[in-house]
Amino acid sequence: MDSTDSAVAAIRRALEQFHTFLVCGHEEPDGDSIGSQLALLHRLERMGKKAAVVAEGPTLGNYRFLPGFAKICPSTPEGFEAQATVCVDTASAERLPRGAVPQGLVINIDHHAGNSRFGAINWIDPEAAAVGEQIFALFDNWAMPLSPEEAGCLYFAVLTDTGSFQYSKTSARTFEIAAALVEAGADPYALASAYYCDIHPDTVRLVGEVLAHLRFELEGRLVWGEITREMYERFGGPERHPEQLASQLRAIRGVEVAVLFHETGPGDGGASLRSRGRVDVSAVAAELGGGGHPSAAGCRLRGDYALWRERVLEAARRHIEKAFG
Ligand SMILES: [Mn+2]
Repeated sequence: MDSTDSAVAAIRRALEQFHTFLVCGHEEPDGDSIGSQLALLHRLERMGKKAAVVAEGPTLGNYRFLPGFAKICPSTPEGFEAQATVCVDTASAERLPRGAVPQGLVINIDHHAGNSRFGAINWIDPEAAAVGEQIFALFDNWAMPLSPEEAGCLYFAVLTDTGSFQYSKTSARTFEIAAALVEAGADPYALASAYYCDIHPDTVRLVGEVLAHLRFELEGRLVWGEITREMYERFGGPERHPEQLASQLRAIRGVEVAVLFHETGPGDGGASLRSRGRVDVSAVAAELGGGGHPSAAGCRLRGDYALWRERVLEAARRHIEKAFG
């Protein structure tokens, strides 16, 4: 048995043994985090267990079509006592939402290479394109066949975390898993349409403003844009945040690193960093207290927005200049 087999066996034992579970992902969750959490919710409920799913963030409503979404709580429900907490897609305990304090046995399932291994059981697989792939492996050949709801949530996790099967971690295994999920009832067209083809008109207008003021530096290798508080106010608030935009900026010809800043309140906001691969943006984000993957990372705003933005840009420029000499 390799370490993956023993971690999967230990996690299956814990899911069978305990009765009440807290299921957490990272703050401002993405599709991998929410999809993996909801797949776990469906499985635990089918096993007759009680589970509370905690997730919070301004763009959470973008995931409202996923089965089980209505059961998501912004923080641990009053009086809920969990014997175990399952954390997915969360590189460190600091990345958990403020309202999700782990209880009982902490199970940490993640694919970020820099995961701090904060759980009692840690299953970290940096080769997985999405935590959704890991949850698929956890459920595969175990107790009961995949339900259509589980399959849909896991397909969505894989779809979004691979950038629609474009990113470098997309493997033959990814497609095998996607095929098995479609066989089990996931609907690729419905899921992709509900997420990618339902953009609020104000989000499109906000993107227009960002694009009109993009800055290019270092011979076009660095591009950055920003959404200030004033811009959010004009276009309907932080729930209009364009989740795809940072990745789209990376697609500009010649760009190696793209940074999208956003300021949601005084001293509140963050930066999304994307790289084509030659610059490790998780190292850039780590300098500012954040983290992520080498090609997609982020960090939170700390202190004064303009000063912090300059610190992020200074780190990004330094890493680009190091990579390109
Ligand atoms: Mn992920």
